[in-house]
Amino acid sequence: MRTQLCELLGIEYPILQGGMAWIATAELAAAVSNAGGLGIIGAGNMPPELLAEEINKAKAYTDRPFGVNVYYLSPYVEEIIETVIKARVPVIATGAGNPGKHIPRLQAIGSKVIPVVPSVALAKRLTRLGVDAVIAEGMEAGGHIGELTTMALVPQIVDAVDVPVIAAGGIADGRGMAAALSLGAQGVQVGTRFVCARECTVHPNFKNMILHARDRDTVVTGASTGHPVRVLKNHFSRKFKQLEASGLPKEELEALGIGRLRKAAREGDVENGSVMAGQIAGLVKKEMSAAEIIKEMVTEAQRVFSGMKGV
Ligand code: TUI
Repeated sequence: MRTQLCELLGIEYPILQGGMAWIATAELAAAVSNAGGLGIIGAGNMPPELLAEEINKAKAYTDRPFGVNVYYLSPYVEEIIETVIKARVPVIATGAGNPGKHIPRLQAIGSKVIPVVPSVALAKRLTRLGVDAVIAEGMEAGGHIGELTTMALVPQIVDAVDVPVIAAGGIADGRGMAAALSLGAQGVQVGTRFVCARECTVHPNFKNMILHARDRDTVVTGASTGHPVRVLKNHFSRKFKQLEASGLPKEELEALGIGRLRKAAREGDVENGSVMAGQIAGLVKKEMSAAEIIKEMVTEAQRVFSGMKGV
């Protein structure tokens, strides 16, 4: 299962854990890195001092490479960049924006920069600026999403750029991993399944909602605000969709969304909060350790490929 991406990042298996805001803390990231994948702390809207603490914890829990996901809609993005540079975080993944202006300083201290790109155009632009790899994330993913599906996006980005491509969105087992590698990806990023990892410190109500979800239980809210977000259906998503359909102004809708992910992920209010999860939630049936998830995915992907030899 080793690919060039493993050499680039210094990891054993080409599996990255999504850097999910309020969910992917140092505990989860370190467990994934210790199991041979790449654990990623989600900075989200976190103040920089809090992120510095998480990074210190991750360094205490693992000697292996790990990453931080920088959320470009955060009001603290500049301070977050200063924080990850000061801490010399080995891998910086980015989401919800263009990290172009920060690439030279991050790479100067040896960090690998891996942006999420929802389109071929952005993948090409950032590759010209020297990013080390790109994450092609389809709209099956949970949270803030683009427009294209993983199946359509990954091979088009693979053909357009000359850096390793990591597939994300809709991948939670070895079959999905084998499919992504078949499309030309050199690795996968997995979010929803790692939310249900034993080491994930998210509120148990959030985990349980994913563990009981079925195939059609997610919905995309906020398309009219320009920031579409995939969540599990609940009281809040229904209310939000109604207000969106009634034409409530963009600013009011956005104000309504503030603090909702934290409410669900940390306080466990899964009816009035945003339970961000991908379409693959219906496949995630039990809590397992990060090491068990990685081992099962790799074994299953290997089985898919050995079965294919006879085709
Ligand atoms: O970032 C994500 N997913 C996220 S971030 C998040 S935190 C949040 N909290 C409260 C409300 C909403 C979100 C939850 N989920 N995925 C990566 C991703 N990046 N998806 C799409 C993009 C993206 C979109 C546009 C990346 C770049 C981009 O470029 C725009 C530009 O500036 O060119």
